[in-house]
Amino acid sequence: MESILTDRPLLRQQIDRVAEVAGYLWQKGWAERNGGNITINITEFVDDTMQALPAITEPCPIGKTLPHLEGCWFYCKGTGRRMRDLARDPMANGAVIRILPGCTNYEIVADAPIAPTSELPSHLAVHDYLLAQGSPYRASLHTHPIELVALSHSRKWLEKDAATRMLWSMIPETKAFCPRGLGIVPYLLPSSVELAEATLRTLDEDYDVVLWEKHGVFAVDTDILNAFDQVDVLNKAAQIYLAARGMGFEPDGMTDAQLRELSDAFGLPK
Ligand code: 2HA
Ligand code: ZN
Repeated sequence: MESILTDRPLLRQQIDRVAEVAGYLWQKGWAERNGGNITINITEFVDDTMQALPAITEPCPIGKTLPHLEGCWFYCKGTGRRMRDLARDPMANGAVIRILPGCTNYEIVADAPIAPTSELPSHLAVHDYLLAQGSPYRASLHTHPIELVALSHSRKWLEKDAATRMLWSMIPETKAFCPRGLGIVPYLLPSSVELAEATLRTLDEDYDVVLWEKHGVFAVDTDILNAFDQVDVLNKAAQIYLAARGMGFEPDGMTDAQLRELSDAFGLPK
């Protein structure tokens, strides 16, 4: 079958990055069954011939009106699809969609009529928010990183910025590469409007990564590799904490003075 990626190397590169990340999610054990979602805003890679392509489905309701998505295009993981399958064949396990004028409906354009992720309304609401803010972020990722989810089972780590401070103090890279820390969203039903709204509110407190209690994380960044890297760095810090606990002691963590020194050296927010 002809693919929309044929002769569109820049678009293909974006989709290849999604496939690369999907493979990492599976290898890390963060993507059991159909766990997790990825959407990326590909509008800047859409050329005139692509604009002219007919849809392969009827218009489908997004479930809300998202005014900043006028004219936008996305690649979305398919609902019920596995990350490990997407890693091998992204266009057989996800689809390219276009937002229709009015911003309440979308249609699938390519390659196959694969319905987007069940979390589409929340992913698109996040993209709408990012565009409204003038943000350069074009990727959103939801996944189930084991150690971060384990931490979220304790009240102690659900206090605002308690997990952030502990994770930053485990290894200097964490604050350097995840300088906004980890926002917290208390448990809410998966795929619910309430979860989408709480995620947006928490991102708006200036986090790039938020932890959904007893479920997973939601991360945004310029592209999907950077979104993955932020989650990977945070989860690595959680693994170090848990490794120390497994050896029978509470890790000391870097001191406040060491963290301040790091922030000065890397020009990070305090
Ligand atoms: O799409 O992880 O939370 C599968 C999920 C939903
Ligand atoms: Zn999930």
